[in-house]
Amino acid sequence: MTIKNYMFEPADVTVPVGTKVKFTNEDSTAHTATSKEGGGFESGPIQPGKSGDITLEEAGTFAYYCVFHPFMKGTITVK
Ligand SMILES: [Cu+2]
Repeated sequence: MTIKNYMFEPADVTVPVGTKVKFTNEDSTAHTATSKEGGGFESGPIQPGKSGDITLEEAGTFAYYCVFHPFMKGTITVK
């Protein structure tokens, strides 16, 4: 998945349990992909031009956002 122009692309995805998702930051500022609810995930800061991985081990629907820019939002559904 890509982070560009302060948006997650695609913002909403559905993946199987156990999937590793890579976020590639194409912006010139750091971002995160953070979901703290229901056993969610945390990418940590992803610097410009770098990637961050999360592994989705639990089924569920996880809303996520960027801690630096909370208006950046998406949802990952894990089945
Ligand atoms: Cu951000």
